[in-house]
Amino acid sequence: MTNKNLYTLFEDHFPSDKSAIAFEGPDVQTFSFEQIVIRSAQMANFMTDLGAKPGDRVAVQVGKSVEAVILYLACLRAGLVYLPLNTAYKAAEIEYFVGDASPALVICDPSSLSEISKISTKAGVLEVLTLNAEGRGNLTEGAANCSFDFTTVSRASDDLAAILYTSGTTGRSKGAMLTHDNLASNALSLHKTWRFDEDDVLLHALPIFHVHGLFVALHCALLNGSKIIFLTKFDALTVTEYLPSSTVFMGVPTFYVRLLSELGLTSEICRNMRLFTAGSAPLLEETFSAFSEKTGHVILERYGMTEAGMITTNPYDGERKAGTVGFPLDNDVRITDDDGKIVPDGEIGILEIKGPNVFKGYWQMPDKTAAEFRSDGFFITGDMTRKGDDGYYRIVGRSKDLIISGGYNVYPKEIESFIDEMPTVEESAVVGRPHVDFGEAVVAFVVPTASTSGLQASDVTAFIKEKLANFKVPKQVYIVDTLPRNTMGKVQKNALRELALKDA
Ligand code: MCA
Ligand code: AMP
Repeated sequence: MTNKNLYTLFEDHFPSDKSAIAFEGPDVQTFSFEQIVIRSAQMANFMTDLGAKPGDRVAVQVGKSVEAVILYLACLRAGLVYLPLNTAYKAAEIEYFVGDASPALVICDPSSLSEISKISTKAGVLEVLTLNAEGRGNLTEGAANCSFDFTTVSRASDDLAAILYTSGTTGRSKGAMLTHDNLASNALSLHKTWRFDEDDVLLHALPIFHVHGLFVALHCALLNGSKIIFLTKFDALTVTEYLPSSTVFMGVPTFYVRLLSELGLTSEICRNMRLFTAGSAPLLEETFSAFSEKTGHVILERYGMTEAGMITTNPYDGERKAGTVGFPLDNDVRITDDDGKIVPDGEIGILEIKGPNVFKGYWQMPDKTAAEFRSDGFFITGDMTRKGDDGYYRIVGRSKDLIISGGYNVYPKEIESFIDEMPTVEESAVVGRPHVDFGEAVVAFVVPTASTSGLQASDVTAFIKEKLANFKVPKQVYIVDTLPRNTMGKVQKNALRELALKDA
């Protein structure tokens, strides 16, 4: 059996001159490909020596550093299943993920060690290790004493490489199980379609705990064996400083909105650029046009999701159309009605997909997995889609109750359940409202209990801030007497969206 470990695919594409730079950037140490190979071997040895075995999960909540990328590669090499967690998540959120995935190892920032250790002890974790945003901690210290040699563990195509949690519309987050082949097939497909070549330099500014920054961006460059300019955080000014030495940039729409307000963004600084891509949320046509006017570059919008990586893309050579997500990558797609019947071209339905990129299922949730697949293996994305006469696909809405804020998904149900736990609250409803910077902003309508007087919006915000990630905290809270309901008693979220919009 040939080894299908994703790491071997990357290593096969590393340049023959391994002293070539793999990572550099203003806040990181420069790493050559040789160092990446050696350091990932050392980390794989260290984790294996601690008792982690192929198939075990490694939960990771650390700041963005090259060492964190090496940790990801080390997990692949050791056959461990990488489980990245948003750095914004608070202890209560982490407790759920660690309890659900029962990882062998947890890696966290030193500042959260005591909190995470308590959670991990309860979940039977072997060891909690630290790694700070500068790449230091007892993980790198321990690995430094380990051998430079590690034979990458052999993996079959459908062995797990990673689990990424995605929130659910009905409460509990689901761990999407991604195999080595899911990730490899999507990486190869994007690398080819977006025409990566040896002279490319990727400017990387995305977080590395989600599909976009971790897989889409990093995999294309690793597979290309070319340099990554690695920014530890998105900052529009810093991006403009590094654009002249880059050729490819990937971002969520908020990145482009913020870049457009940088005076330094000109066609001159983009002279070496060959590709700007956008995704994770809809790119507004006005952002698309303004960017093209200012830089001469037409942003390539693509569409994907955690469960399948990238699904469609605008063409590299042909016309890139605003408001569309282009054509299917190497997966089959169809648009169906609620009963799963294919709708005629031009009509709106739900996008369903099938292909090597589509995940293996939700971790320990066979019923949820079964509910989201058709009997012939197509996965129901929940995205309302229309295929135009021109053949381009357009994402026109979502059948799932989901807000995408600055590229992060927020499920209203999660926030509502949390607000409803306040003893002073009768009920609540959470909706999205257009936001110039984040695309959509989270807004909450809250009804106090009959016996409560003087409940303030700030009380609700403070309550949420303590327990949930900051990006989930409503940008505005309205205290109201009642929620509008239809004759069936269902809360009319559209009416609330209109109210919020009018008020804005
Ligand atoms: C930060 N805040 C946010 C967000 N980010 N609020 C709502 N939505 C957000 N996305 C909060 C902060 O905690 C802070 O709150 C306040 O807003 C202002 O923060 P600011 O400093 O402006 O934010 P930032 O640190 O600059 O972050 C903004 C960001 C970041 C750079 C746009 O959100 C980001 O990196 N987004 C990318 C997400 C991403 O990679 N998504 C890909 C998912 P306070 O003032 O209270 O402290 S993968 C995916 O979707 C699929 C697979 C796909 O197709 O790609
Ligand atoms: P996630 O669960 O973080 O993987 O987010 C995936 C969701 O983001 C998809 O199901 C879509 O709703 C949305 N999405 C991703 N890319 C685009 C895009 N280019 N346009 C519109 N929505 C998008």
